[in-house]
Amino acid sequence: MSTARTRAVRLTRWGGPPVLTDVPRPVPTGEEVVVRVEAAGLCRSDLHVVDAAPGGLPYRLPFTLGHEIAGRVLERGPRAVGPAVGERVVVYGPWGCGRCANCRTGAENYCDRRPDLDRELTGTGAGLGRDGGMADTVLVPSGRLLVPVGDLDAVQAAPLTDAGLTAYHAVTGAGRPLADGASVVVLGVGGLGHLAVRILRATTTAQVLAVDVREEALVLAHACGAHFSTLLRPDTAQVLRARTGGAGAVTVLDFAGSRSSLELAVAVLRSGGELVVVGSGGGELTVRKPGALPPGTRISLPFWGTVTELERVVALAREGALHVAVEQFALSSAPEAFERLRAGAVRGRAVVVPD
Ligand code: FEH
Ligand code: ZN
Ligand code: ZN
Repeated sequence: MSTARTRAVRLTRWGGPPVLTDVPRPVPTGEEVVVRVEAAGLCRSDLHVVDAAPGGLPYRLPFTLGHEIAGRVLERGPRAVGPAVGERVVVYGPWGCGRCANCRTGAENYCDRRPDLDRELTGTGAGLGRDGGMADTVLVPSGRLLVPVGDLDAVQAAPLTDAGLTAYHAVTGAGRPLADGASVVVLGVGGLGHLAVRILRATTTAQVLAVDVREEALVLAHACGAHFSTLLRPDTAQVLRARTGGAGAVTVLDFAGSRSSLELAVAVLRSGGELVVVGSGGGELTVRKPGALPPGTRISLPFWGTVTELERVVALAREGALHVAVEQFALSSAPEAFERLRAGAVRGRAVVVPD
């Protein structure tokens, strides 16, 4: 790429629309690395960022959006580590301090230095207060945040860094290993949920039961290997419980996180089961004893995933065990992609490709 200017989809004012604009091409210093972007996924969290009220997020404007990034190493700073120039990579999106106990184990998604606690920090990662990858190029703080992808197609690789990684972290982080014949319920079969179904089928022998509110999502669930899928109806809890032989689900993965999905989760959980809340749908849950939650219930709120888990997700994809349903948009049409996602009119994951 010869020009000193490149394009980026940026948030320039709170509550304003994402705008495609020219920005200076980044120049790496120290251990920084510039990646030429080949694909950038779009996430519902991007909508939360765009729709945030002033002061709602601990981020400073303006910044480039996009936290699901695949591309090729373009230029490295003098102290850069990791993949060489020309290597195809994905970018691990949670950019922590790199020094705390969690960051040192690769769990930068759980960095101890959080911007909501430490006002010196300007963001939580790529496209999240820091310049992200919905652009021609992205400046990555360190090569430790890059994972090689070999010849994996960039449009398939980009969603692995968030949708794939978050789903993998949710599935594998469940406290109880999924024993043979255990039933797992997946609530919401969108960009993350459909990959959770594929990951469950690729890594466990659990019976996978999927629920969504859209007919086309049930078709996707079936294509990903769900043993049973249904629309959300008043009797869904009974239907699902019957499919578990009456005991209920050992694990419920809620990718919606809405009032109705949490209500259904409580109704189908087995005693001693685990509720994994991934989605940010605004639903609330009352935790009280005695209460609606079955005895022994564990609740977890997983967030994104670790670098090591991203390496495993990439390996699953490279061996053909993970195929992402994607809808591709040109970078110049990125604003349209945001509106289609907002309207719930994207099948699988929206991916933006520099045109
Ligand atoms: C990113 C930033 C804030 C909340 C949630 C997210 C997820 O999209 C990351 O998987
Ligand atoms: Zn996301
Ligand atoms: Zn840290």
